[in-house]
Amino acid sequence: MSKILVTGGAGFIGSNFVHYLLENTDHSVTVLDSLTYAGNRASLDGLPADRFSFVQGDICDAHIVDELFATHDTVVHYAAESHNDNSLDNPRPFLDTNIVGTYTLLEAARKHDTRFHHISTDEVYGDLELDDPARFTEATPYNPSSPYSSTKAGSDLLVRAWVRSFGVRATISNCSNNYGPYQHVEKFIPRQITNVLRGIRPKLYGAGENVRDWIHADDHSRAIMTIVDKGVIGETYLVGADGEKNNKEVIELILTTMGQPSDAYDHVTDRAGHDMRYAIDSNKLRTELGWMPEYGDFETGLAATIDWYTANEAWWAPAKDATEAFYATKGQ
Ligand code: NAD
Ligand code: TDX
Repeated sequence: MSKILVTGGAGFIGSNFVHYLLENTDHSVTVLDSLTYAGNRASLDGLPADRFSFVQGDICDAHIVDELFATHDTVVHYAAESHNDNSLDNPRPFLDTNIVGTYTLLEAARKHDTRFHHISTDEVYGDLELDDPARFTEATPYNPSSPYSSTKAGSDLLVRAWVRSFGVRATISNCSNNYGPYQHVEKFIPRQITNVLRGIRPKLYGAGENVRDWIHADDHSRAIMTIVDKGVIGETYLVGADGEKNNKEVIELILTTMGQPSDAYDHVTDRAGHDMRYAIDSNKLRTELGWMPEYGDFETGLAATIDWYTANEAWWAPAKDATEAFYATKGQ
C-alpha cells in the first residue's frame, strides 16, 4: 500500500487515473492541481475521504512540492498545459508548467528519493506520413512540431538527465491520443459530441485526413500502474492500443452514433503545422511488462463516451461557450 501523489489529477487523464486507483487498488491518493481552466474539481467529487485528499497548488511552487514529496512514496506526474491550439496562441504557460514545473518536481524527487513516473505524449516524435508503414517506438528520434510537443519533449529529456546525473528513480511513458469521460470540451472528440448536443455543426480541421491513434483513458491508467509496479528505472515505455483512425472517420462516426447524417459537419481553418499521423508500437510494454489494452473496440468506447457527455451536461456546460468563442476568433 503506497501513498501516491498525482499531479494534474483534476484534469482529463489524471482524474480518470485517480478514479482507477481508488476503485482497483488500496493505495491512498493525494492530488496536487492548480485548477487552471483545464482542471475541474468536480471530476473528483464523491471520492472516499479516508483515502483521497486534494491540494490546490502549482507544480512550480518548490515549497508546496517539497512538503508533499516528503510525505508520499510515489509521484505520478500528469500536470501540464496540454492543448496544441492554445500553445499556438500563447506558448508561455507551456514553458512554465511543462518545463519549469517538471524541473521543480525532479528536484524534489532527487532530494526525497521519490519513485517518479512522468506522463508524456507520442507527439514528442513528430509525425509520420500517411503512406509510411512505420510506427513510433522507444528508439524513434525526438522531432516535436508544436510549442506544446516541444515542451513535453524538453520535460522528457529533463527526466532522463535527472535519472542519469542524479540517480532519480524515474520512468517515462509516451501515450497516444486518449478518449473517455472528463475530457475538456476544447479537445476533438468532446468538442464534436457537445456540438451535436447543442445543435452546433461539428468542426473538422482542413480535409480531416490526419490520423490519431486512439486509446481509452482506462487502458492508459492500467498501463501506468503496470509501469509504476513493474517498470525498470530509467526506461521509457510507449502506450498505445492500435487505434489508428483519421479525423474524418471519427467525426462521421460521432454523427451517425448520435443519429445525425454523416455529412452534417463543417470544414474549418486547418491547425498551423498540423501533424499528419501518429502511430504507436507498444510491443515493449506488452512483452516486457505484460500490459494489454482491454477496450478492443473504438466504436463501443466512443458510444460510452457519447453517453457520458449526454448524461453529464452540468460537468461540461460551464466551459462550452467560452471554448467556442475562442475557436470562433480563429475561424475554427
Ligand atoms: P488536461 O489539460 O486535461 O489536464 C491538465 C491538468 O493539469 C489540469 O487539471 C490543470 O489544472 C493541471 N495543471 C496545469 N498546470 C498546472 C500547474 N502549473 N500546477 C499544477 N497543476 C497544473 O490534460 P490531459 O489531457 O489530462 O493530459 C495529462 C497529461 O497527459 C499531460 O502531461 C499530457 O501531456 C499527457 N498526455 C495527454 C494525452 C491526451 O490524449 N490527452 C495523450 C498523451 C499524453
Ligand atoms: O475541433 C477540432 N477539429 C479537428 O479536426 C479539434 C479541436 C481538433 N481537430 C483535429 C486536430 C487533431 O488532428 O483532431 C485531432 C485531435 O485534436 P486534439 O483533440 O486537439 O488532440 P491532439 O492535438 O492530437 O493532441 C492530443 O493528443 C496528444 C492531446 O491534446 C495532447 O495533450 C496529447 O499529447
